[in-house]
Amino acid sequence: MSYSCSHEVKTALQNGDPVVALESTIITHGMPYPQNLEMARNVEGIIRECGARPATIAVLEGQLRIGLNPDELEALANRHDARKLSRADLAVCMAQGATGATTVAATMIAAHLAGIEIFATGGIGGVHRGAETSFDISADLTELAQTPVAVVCAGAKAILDIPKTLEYLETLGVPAVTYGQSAFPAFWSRTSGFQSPVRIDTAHEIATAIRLRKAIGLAGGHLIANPVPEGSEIPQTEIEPVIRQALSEAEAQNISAKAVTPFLLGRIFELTNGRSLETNIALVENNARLASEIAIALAN
Ligand code: PSU
Ligand code: MN
Repeated sequence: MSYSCSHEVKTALQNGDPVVALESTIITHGMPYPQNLEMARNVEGIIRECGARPATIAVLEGQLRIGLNPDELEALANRHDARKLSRADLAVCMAQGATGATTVAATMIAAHLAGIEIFATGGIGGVHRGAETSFDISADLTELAQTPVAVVCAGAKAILDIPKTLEYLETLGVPAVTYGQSAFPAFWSRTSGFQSPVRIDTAHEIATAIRLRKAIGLAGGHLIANPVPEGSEIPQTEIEPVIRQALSEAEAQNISAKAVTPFLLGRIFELTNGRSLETNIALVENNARLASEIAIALAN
């Protein structure tokens, strides 16, 4: 077998119980230690409390693993040499016996291999500002067009070009569904200033759309944007100047390719004195709750 599931995940999948996949790049490249470990443990706990099973995905010494035990999770959160694995990197990392954390794209691939239909994270990659010259468009978007996994996120980070990201998703035939409101959320902020292409108000209806997409033979998944809880948001007017500063520093330092998103997240954390991280953690936890509800609706 090219991958292995933890006992908890294997049992749940055999019994048809709800399972929620979780990515690991957010742990190794998205947050500093020890908050990354605390977040990873809490999110797994929230999914169990909601009545589903968590499946954190990573490549450990060449093995594609679906569901990590507590020691493995802790070791991964402490590693500074883990690779950031997208679709292009997954098989190479396995061939080289290396350790890597899966992005949204790679987590979708692994979840689908194991038969998991739903996945919770913070934010997805998208079309970067300036993509018309840099061509920087995340492989997360093309993955959503071909792999049947629903990704619950808090919208697209405002470090991206949100209208271009929405246009690109439409071109690819990926439904960008916002849960419970009409405005498309912008990760740290509840609204982006742009309308969501579509709105759904219940987990049940999201599960129905997922089932019907499969039934009519359409490839690809759903993007489910879940606004950050009100008490935890950083309004757009406050975060925008910080984003602009981080972006101009990235440009001045010639940060490119895979390093862009981790650099920006790290600088925004520093520039907000850690407030962006608190928001990030709150929104991931919120997404884990909605993903669990959808997984339960799908299992029924
Ligand atoms: N958003 C976050 N934290 C993260 C990421 C996104 O809030 O750590 C990670 C995800 O793993 C996502 C990846 O798939 O960044 C996108 O990277 P890129 O922009 O290089 O495609
Ligand atoms: Mn990129």
